[in-house]
Amino acid sequence: MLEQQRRWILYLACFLLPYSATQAASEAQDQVEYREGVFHVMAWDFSQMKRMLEDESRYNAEDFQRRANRLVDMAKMLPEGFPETRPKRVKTDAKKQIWENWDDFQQKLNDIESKAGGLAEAAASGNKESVTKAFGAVGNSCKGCHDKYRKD
Ligand code: ASC
Repeated sequence: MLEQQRRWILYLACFLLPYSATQAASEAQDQVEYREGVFHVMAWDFSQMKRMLEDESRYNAEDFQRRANRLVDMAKMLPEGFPETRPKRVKTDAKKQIWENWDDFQQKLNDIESKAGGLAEAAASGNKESVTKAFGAVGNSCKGCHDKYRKD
């Protein structure tokens, strides 16, 4: 009787363990896709703001402000895209160094949020020179993190 129970448990485990491992991997992959989606929105707004700054005739203060505000919102959404423990078996451009330098990485996430905030404030001030400067600071923040933590 006991022997039979053990056999059942082993039999079930053969199916359930790979199933739960697959579920976990798929949730981890969904999280990667979530953050990539956020990054894509940020890249889109960044490119549209860049066009406006490069060509005066395209500059629209209201549209610029809307995009700068959205950049702040997106930056706030980034931390949720990175689990504290590095998942295995996911397709990602995130380097393992993120998890080896977790505090530094968190600081970089804070930095992009605060630089985006600076851009939104500059946009509200209407001062073109400070907008350009704040925009450059956002770009440097993106780049600083990518150079260190993104596979190219
Ligand atoms: C983008 C994008 C980045 C930044 C960075 C700015 O549009 O995808 O990573 O701008 O290139 O320096």
